[in-house]
Formats: sequence, structure tokens, C-alpha cells
Amino acid sequence: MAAKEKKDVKITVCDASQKMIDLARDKGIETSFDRAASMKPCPIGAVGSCCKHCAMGPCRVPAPKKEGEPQKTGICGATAETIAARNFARMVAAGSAAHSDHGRGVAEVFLLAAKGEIPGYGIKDVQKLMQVAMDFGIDVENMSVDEIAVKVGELCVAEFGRQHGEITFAKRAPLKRRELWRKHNMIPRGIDREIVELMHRTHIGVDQDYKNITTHAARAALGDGWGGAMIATELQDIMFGTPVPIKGNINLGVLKDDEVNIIVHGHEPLLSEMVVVACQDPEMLAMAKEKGANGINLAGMCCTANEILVRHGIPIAGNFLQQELAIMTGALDAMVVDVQCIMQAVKDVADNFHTEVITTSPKAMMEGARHIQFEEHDPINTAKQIVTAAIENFPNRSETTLNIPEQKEDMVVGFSHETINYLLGGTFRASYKPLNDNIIGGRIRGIAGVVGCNNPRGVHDEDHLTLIKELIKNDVIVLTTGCAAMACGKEGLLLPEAAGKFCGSGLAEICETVGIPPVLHLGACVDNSRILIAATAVVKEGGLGDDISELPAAGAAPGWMSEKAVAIGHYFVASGVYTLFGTTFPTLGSKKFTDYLFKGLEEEWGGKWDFEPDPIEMAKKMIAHIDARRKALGIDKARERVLMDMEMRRELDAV
Ligand code: NFS
Ligand code: SF4
Repeated sequence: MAAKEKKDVKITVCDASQKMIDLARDKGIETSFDRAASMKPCPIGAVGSCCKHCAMGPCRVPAPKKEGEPQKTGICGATAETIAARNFARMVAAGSAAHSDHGRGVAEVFLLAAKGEIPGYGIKDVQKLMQVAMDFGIDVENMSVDEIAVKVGELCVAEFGRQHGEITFAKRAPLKRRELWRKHNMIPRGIDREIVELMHRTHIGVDQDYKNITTHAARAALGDGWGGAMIATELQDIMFGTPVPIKGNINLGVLKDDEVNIIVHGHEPLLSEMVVVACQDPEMLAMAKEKGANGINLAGMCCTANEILVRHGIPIAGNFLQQELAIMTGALDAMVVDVQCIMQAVKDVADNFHTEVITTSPKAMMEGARHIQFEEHDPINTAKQIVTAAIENFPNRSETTLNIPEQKEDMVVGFSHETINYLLGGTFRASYKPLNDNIIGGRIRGIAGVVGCNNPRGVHDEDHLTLIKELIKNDVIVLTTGCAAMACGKEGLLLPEAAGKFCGSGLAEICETVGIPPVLHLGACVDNSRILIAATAVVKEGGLGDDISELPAAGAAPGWMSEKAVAIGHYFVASGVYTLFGTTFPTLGSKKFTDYLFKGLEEEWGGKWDFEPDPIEMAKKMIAHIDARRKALGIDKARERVLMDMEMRRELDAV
């Protein structure tokens, strides 16, 4: 196969992954890396210039090759900017739908759990329950915890189908932001409603004003970030526990050659929480022994992994592009999937090994895979069936195809915004003040959120790591989630020791004093809502402006690929954040629309989009933005003094 000749092309910076890719190529097993090499993206579709919203088309409207040539429109007359904006908006709609449907699933299970109808599920974080209850205006003084939980569950479920008013969590945003949202009619009325309306507006012959489409796309995206995703995070925390710093391991080396290996892959923690319990069940362990295994080893992949890692320290086998590679180890007895980011190709790779692919969601089945449906009234029973299937498959493993790479790295994870509060402020006076003071004083130059996927169109993990190292070298503290967080874990960036190794002197000093890594793992992609809350807490603490857009902060997704990433990017922009994507950008076919996203929006919303494929340039742009915000806040001089201090100290040391 052609893929063999490409062996010397760099495709990953992860040694374990490289080993498995080489193995797959030697065995003639195709992976996404090979398909990405042989299938070039369609140059018209990649930049948003193809419309297939009706059967008069598909219409292609690429930018004219020569100056003076007319710009084509679609058969209906839709302009290139309308087409690009509609395509972009549909990505936002799909991404928001994915997160929000996850959130709805959590809310429904939460409600059942609150009513005491799910054995094993209950309320773990009462304090957070109270906080959320107060956001909803529930009379917490006169109700029992159980009654409050039921009410919170009902109100959260209702947020999705709400038709009027404003979604509840929008009021968590800084006042100035809310006023701006109101001015532009951007506060979501209900989570589902805005997504449905966005699909309507992008149907043939409806909204033909790219700016108007962009604004409504923001309304739908805000319904994700401050709605569906935030509900998912909050209710998961209440039900399963709010993460606190915990140790974990990451990379394919977490798989064990003498134990039953199960990977839970996908996004929702609802079932995997119980798989964690089932794997520790004495009956299950005895069954595993009987089959000749020394135990049951559970690991995660993608965001399901992040969910059970931050709450239980369950190891992570890898990020998005490692899902096929985990099967290549020959050591995987079951790959259990729920929803989102599951490549259909896992089944094809699994057909070469004994690995059983088990689907669990009625929303996400796969031809040829075994389906064990998640029974939400009795998750422990479903979990035990799954673990039993894996154990029974263990004897089918072949020693000759066993190839577990040794790579695994330690990490410290679980930095919810509450934890950041405690760690930096102290247990007795939890507060964001020390963080703000250090930003104002210049030891911390600014805050960056670096999140998102892997994309085989670039080198696996490389851009994340290059960008993040450059940021922390320049004293920018990094908050991370999703597959970006996993790339950091594999590189050792999620360890407190990373501070001394990679950081500028200001940030290193803070990390060493507090004992935190310079890159803080906040969880799964739905937990980007934690970043919004942390940013808001920084604003509310004072001294750094009145709005998120005034903070010395920026966001990036250098290796994005999913529609969810576009939804996240758009709610960050609409929340006032300068947000950059790498790899590719889906609107470049229309200069007019792209200019609006990259320049025009800032005037209206305070945040804007940008595209930068080079990670070092991306870091420079983020730092330049951070410095501009520092200057606007009048705190640029403080940083110069800090740097002088450090320089002087070094000189003194040298004497
Ligand atoms: Ni996020 Fe999680 Fe990863 Fe991208 Fe997919 S796993 S929700 S979408 S690929 S970061
Ligand atoms: Fe073509 Fe317009 Fe139909 Fe799109 S909606 S396919 S641009 S005719």
C-alpha cells in the first residue's frame, strides 16, 4: 500500500502512537493517518464555498481565480458570503446540538437519580447543588436536599425546551456582557429553540444576511456554552463529584498484558461511572481470575476518559487519533463506546484482532458491533453485562499479536474552577484575588485556554504542544480540556515539575509556590464551561476590567476537527474572547465573511475569530493580544518591573 512509502513523513510526536502506526502499516491495516494522506480535502468544500442545501445545487462558488472575474453565486442567487456563513452556522448548530443533547441526557438521568430511581446514583456535591438551586431561584431554606435536587433536575430539563425569556445560566456572565448580549438579541431563549431556528434560517431562501446569520449562530452557541454544556458539567459534578486534583496516567502503556483491558470511549460519564464500579466488583474480579486474568484494567479514551479521570483517576489510553491504535495493541478485550468522536473505522481495525466493539447508546449504533444498551434505570446492571463480555473475550486474546507500547506518563488533573479558587486563595479564604493580583503584578502575563481535538491533517499532538510550551515560556498560564489536555498529559506538561522546566520565571515562581502545573486540566470539552466560569470569576474579583473581553486572555484550538469545536469557538468569541483555530478554517472561501469574523466582530462583541496554522505564530498573536489588553488596563508597566526584578535577582545570584 502507498502508506508504506510514507513512513518517513512525520505524522505524530507521540512515540507510542508512532509505534502502533508502523505496526499497522506493516500488517497492512489502514488507519485514519493513511486515509488522511490519500484523501485530499475538497478545496471548495474545505473553505465553505459549496452549498448543498437544496436540489437545485450543489452549487460551488469558489473565489474568482483572476482579478476582475465575477464572483459566482448559487442558482438561487446566494452569495459566497451567505453560503459560507450558512455552512459555518450549520457547524455551530450541529456542535451545539451534540453538547446540548449530552446535557439533556445528563439532566434526565439526574432527575431520575434525584427521585431515588437509580440505584447507585445520588447527590455527591451538596454545596454545588445549593449554588445551582440558587441560580434557579429555588427556595433552598425551606426544602430538603432531595426536594431541591428534584426541582433542579426539572428546571434543568425545562431549559432545553424553553420558548421565552433567557436561559438561566446566562445570568452568571458579567453584567456588561449580558447587556451587550441583550443589545444584540443574543441571549438564548431556550437551548433547543435556537438550534432549531438556526437550522431554519440556513434552509434555502431564509436568512441571506451573513451578519444576521452569525449573530443567531452565536445565540445557538451561547445556548451550548452557557446552557447545555454548562448544565452537563454542573449536574455531573453534583451527581458524581466536583473534581479535585488527582493523579493519573496516560498513553497506550496504561494497557496491561495480564489483565482484562476495557476502554470506555466517547463522551458521557453516565454509564462509565458505573463501569468503574463494576470493574471493582469482587464477583467480576473472580470471574476474570477464572478466565486466567490477573485483574480488570479500565482505561478511557477521548472525553469519557477525561470525565472518569478527573473524578476517579482512571487512566487514559489516548486521545482522538489513538482510538484505532489502542486496538492495534492486541490487548484490548472490549472497546465500549457511547456517543461522539467514535470513528467507524474502529470496527474495521477490531476485525483484525479479538477486540469486541460494544455500542451502548440507542443514538449511536455501528454496523457489525455488539449493542448492549445503557439502561438508565439500572446502569450497574448494564455495566456488569459489559464487563462480563470483556472478561469472556479475554481468553480469545492471542499472545502473538500482543504489542503494548511502554509509554505512559504521570499527570495531575482535576482543576475545576472551584479548585483553582481554593488552591490559589487558600482553603479558608477561597478567592481569585491572588490570581488577579499576580496577573496585575505581572508574574502571570495572562490566561490562555488551549482546547480541542486532534486532526490527522496536521502532525498528531504537535501543534498543541508547540503552542502551549511557547505560551508558558512567556508566563501565560494555560487552561486545557479535551484532546488537547491529553496531548499535554503525554508530554509531562500536567505535572508541577513542568513549571521549572518549561515556564518563564514569573509563572514558574507561582506554580512552584502553589504546587500546581503550569497547564491546568479542567476536564472534557463540555467542561469548557468551567473556563467561562473561571474567566467570569476573574472579572468579578476586580482589577482586570468589567468584562471577559477586557481580560488579558485568549483561546485556541490548534488541532480542531469537530463541529463541536466550532460551536465552542463561537461561544467563546460571543463571550468576548479572542479565539484562534489552527489546521484549517471553514470560511476562507469568502473573504467578506471571514473578514467579518476576524475583524468586524471585535467592534460588536469585543471578541473575534482568527486562523493561524503555525503554532509559534499563534502563540505570538495570543501574547500580543494579551499584552494589548494589559496595556488597556494600565498594568503593562507592572510586568516590566517584574522582569527587571528577575533580571536583577539573576545578576545578584551571579555575583
Ligand atoms: Ni472535544 Fe471530546 Fe477530542 Fe475533539 Fe472529540 S473527544 S468533545 S471533539 S476530538 S477534543
Ligand atoms: Fe444552490 Fe441556493 Fe440550493 Fe444552495 S440553496 S444548493 S446555493 S440553489
